[in-house]
Amino acid sequence: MAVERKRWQREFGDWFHQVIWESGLMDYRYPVKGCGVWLPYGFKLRNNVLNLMRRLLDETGHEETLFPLMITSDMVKKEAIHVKSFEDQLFWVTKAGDRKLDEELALRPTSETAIYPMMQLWIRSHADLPKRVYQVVNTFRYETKATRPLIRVREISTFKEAHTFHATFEEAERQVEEAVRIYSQFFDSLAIPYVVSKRPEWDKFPGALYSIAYDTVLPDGKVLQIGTVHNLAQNFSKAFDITFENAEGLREYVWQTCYGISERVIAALIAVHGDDKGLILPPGVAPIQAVVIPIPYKSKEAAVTEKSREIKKVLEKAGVRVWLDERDKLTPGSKFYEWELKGVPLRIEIGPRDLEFRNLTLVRRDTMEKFQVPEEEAASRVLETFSEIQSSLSRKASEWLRQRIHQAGNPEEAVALFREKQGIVEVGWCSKERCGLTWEEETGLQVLGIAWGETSLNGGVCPICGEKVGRVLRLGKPY
Ligand code: P5A
Ligand code: ZN
Repeated sequence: MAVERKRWQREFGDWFHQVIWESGLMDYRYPVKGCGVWLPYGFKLRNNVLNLMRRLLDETGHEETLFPLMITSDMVKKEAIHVKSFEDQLFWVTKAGDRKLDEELALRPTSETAIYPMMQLWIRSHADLPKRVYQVVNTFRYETKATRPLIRVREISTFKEAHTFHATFEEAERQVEEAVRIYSQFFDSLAIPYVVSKRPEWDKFPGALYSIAYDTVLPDGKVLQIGTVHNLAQNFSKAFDITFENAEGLREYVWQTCYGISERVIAALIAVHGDDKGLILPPGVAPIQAVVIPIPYKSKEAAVTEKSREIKKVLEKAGVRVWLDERDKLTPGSKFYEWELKGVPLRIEIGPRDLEFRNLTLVRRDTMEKFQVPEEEAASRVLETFSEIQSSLSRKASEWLRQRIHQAGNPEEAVALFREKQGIVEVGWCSKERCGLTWEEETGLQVLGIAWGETSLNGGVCPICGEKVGRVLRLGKPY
């Protein structure tokens, strides 16, 4: 049975604001613009998502660190292109009480300038390489575009950033591939579909040799960048003088990469899977995976309560994050409504008929499908249903994204396709900046980048200049 997703799509902006708050994830009524409060339920979701990332990074040789929030203006200014593009977004600390600080301090907008001066002290020889660190911190960007919960905030409260250091360019290139593998796995576990594109020259991370971005399409047809991987080459190591002694005893600058994901991933998680009833959380990260709701009836109250508690214990023992909703002032109906809004993947109803037949009634949040399972199979059937929900969410979301990626042979076709279907339009491109900008001018869309690791379109011809070079350019309307 298909779930209604009308409001979710037609009024996505309102739906998104409302669902974040009503489901108990976040409250953005905090008096500082662009800053939000993680509520207890949201905080648990945030932790589960974070732990997924921590596990992936820990497994692949990254070590967690924690660098200070404040940076001096000298540190900020070291890399010229980097500072120029972040300059307008910096928050400055200029006073302590009423005394002006001798040295004004900035809040990190990202942590290159905090981490690299220390690496300059730590990295001595090729034996110290490769080095991979990461941290999960808040960063501050004075965004001037309209702020939006989780999507464009001024305090990025969950910035998961990794920084790596290598002896050769080739090794840094391999690290970029590894980062792409890690992030792909991360988004796959969250059932968030994406495309990976190499950003155009004019839109790469300030200071990078090149940038790779993960994009997904939100219900309103706009594109959200949910993560980036950058090859920094030696641009920062030259600016910060990070050198190592190679096997021949000569000093060389290190090769670097960095990559990061913010709470936008939570925005994507909410947006991609939700429906008109509220959140739908993948079981892998849902704070509560299953909720047990006793359905008391006539004189059967005590027996229903007892059975519900027993099932809760059985599931807990099987490692399920289960909640027993015993609130006696609420009707089962109002409980259903609340847990549906909160996106709990599975509801387990226990009523007199279930007792009689030694059954449990299960209701899947994603499909709202209702079915009975024998009580003695509770744990195995619940776990099995979780993996079905997880793969069904992945399938549905990927299919949804696939339907929003279109191929066009010329600018007019691109405009028509976008007007009708939004999402992402793929076109042929020769890699020349001039033609890329023409694509933007003639379609009113923005270049997202070149399809990463994929081949050609239109027989490899750029429809703008007719040159045969065959890259796939992606266009869309980004957030
Ligand atoms: C990579 C990590 C960096 O900052 N330095 C360390 C590199 N890259 S980035 O592209 O600028 O940011 C990484 C991701 O963070 C998200 N993001 C934001 N999320 C919410 N609010 C913001 N104001 C904001 N700015 C960036 C994007 O998803 C981006 O890909
Ligand atoms: Zn061209």
